[in-house]
Amino acid sequence: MSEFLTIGEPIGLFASQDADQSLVDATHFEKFLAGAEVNVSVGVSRLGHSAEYVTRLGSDPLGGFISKQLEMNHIGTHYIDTTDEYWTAFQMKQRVTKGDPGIFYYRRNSAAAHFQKSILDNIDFDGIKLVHLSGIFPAISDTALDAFKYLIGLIQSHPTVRTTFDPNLRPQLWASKEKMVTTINALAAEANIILPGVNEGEILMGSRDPEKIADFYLNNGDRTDTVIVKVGSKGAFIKTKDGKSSMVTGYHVNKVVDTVGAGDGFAVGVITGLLEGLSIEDAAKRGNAIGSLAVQAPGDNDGYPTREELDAYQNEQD
Ligand code: KDG
Repeated sequence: MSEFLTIGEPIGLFASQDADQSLVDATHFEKFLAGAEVNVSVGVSRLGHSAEYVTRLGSDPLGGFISKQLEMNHIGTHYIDTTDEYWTAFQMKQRVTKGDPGIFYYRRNSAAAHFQKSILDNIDFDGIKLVHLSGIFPAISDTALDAFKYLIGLIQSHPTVRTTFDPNLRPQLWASKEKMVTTINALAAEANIILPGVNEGEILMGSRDPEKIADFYLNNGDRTDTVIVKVGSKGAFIKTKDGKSSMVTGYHVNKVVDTVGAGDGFAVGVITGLLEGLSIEDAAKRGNAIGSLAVQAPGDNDGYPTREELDAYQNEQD
């Protein structure tokens, strides 16, 4: 029984050692655990909350690596099955000294893309307070999209369970921009708390204005009561169904090492804040803190703090 659950595709990440060298020429790589939703589970668990991660792994060395990483991070694996028919996904990341790193995926037809939804019937919802959903898993295959919708139905039959939804747009995984926009907005309508970024807002509803993005999602579905729009280093804009809005400013970052994983870190802050009964503003503030710690470390989730590290960082910065 866990407080938190998420579903996703975990990825073996090979990050090049020498910054700014092309992936064609790079010869030295470091291996990490990646995948947006697994990143969130790592962060939630690191802050002392019980987390369960749902997926399908290949019976291959990367599947074994991911299983070990989940175990090391104390993440529940009750709803993970393995297959020897398909491989676990991986990606290569080109380290850069400026901007976002280059990413190349090897994930089409992966084990997770062949997820078998019958495993979802085993989920014990007793004790689960929050489920985090992201737009990546439904993008990897029609099978995954179908399973994702099935999971949403199961969640909704347990009305006390809250959901967060991060659009996490990955255009390369979708057949077309139209399909991506329509599907993501339809899925978002099923969630309680939506966490889009301003760039995503522009693609999904045509504006970079945080308030317009928030209004769009508050009117998109009856279930949505809170929208938190990530405005990069400026922080986050929050608007709730009752019309209240606020801006929570971001934290200062000394040196950006790797921007990937910041959005997932933000979700970790919001989710753990809500699990601990913080106000939505304090939860978003924690999200900003974890997002800024994430960009100062090399892997996707290596910068996510323990409780002591988070408290020390927030005390020092506030
Ligand atoms: O949010 C981090 C993710 O981008 C990374 O871990 C890989 O899941 C991944 C994806 O699809 O991009």
